[in-house]
Amino acid sequence: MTSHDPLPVTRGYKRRSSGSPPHPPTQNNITQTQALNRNMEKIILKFPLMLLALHIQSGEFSDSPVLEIVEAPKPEVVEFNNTIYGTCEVTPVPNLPASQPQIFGQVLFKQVFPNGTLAVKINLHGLPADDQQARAIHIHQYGDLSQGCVTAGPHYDPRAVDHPGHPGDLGNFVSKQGVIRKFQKLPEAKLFGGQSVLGRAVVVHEKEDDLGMGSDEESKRSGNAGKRIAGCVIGITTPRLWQETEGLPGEEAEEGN
Ligand SMILES: [Cu+2]
Ligand SMILES: [Zn+2]
Repeated sequence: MTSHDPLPVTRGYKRRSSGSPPHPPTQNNITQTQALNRNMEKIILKFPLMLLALHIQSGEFSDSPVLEIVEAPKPEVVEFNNTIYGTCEVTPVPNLPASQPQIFGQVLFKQVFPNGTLAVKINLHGLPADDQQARAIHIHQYGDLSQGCVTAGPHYDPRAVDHPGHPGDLGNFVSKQGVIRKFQKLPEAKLFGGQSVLGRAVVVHEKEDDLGMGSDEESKRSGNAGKRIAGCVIGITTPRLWQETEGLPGEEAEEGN
């Protein structure tokens, strides 16, 4: 023990023994005080666990690794059978070079509150009928398309992990007859809570995502998918668009939400 160390044991002992003549701490006194301190530590350590238990009991528990109070977007969760729907109206970026396709369409989102897996429908057109190019689609951090998709920022990465581990890394898509149609799950992304993708941007790239397998650093950030050629901002909507686009490949896998 150095001269800088406080002596909480002795001080605590003296305070409690006021009124009776002070006497040096005995081994027994010290042990009692230490036990008291240890109990306090236990209570302090348990406090977050008690809060967590309360969350679970009140049905507000999220499967996110970060402890957060997950609130339902209201009134949608009441109006639409505990389900949140999102839509993103894809348009080409301004001043797109003539060599790039003008991609339009929708990316739709559906998630049952609070524990459903986020499902996504991609419906894009405007690609050349004979197009063989695989193109990456990601959710980027900002819903700011004021300067095309450049202002959408990097991939949305709330847990600071490498690409392609970001919640909105949708992967690569090849068109058929100029159309990209796909149903898929995005288990790491959510439409509610502190890590919601609502208000963020979907970006379509000119090239294929290398899925983090490239040799440069950019591979682990963005997948080297090239220019951002089309994009949109995700907003809340009604079930209408989702219901109007039934029957995409793989959509039967939606059961069990
Ligand atoms: Cu991207
Ligand atoms: Zn990514």
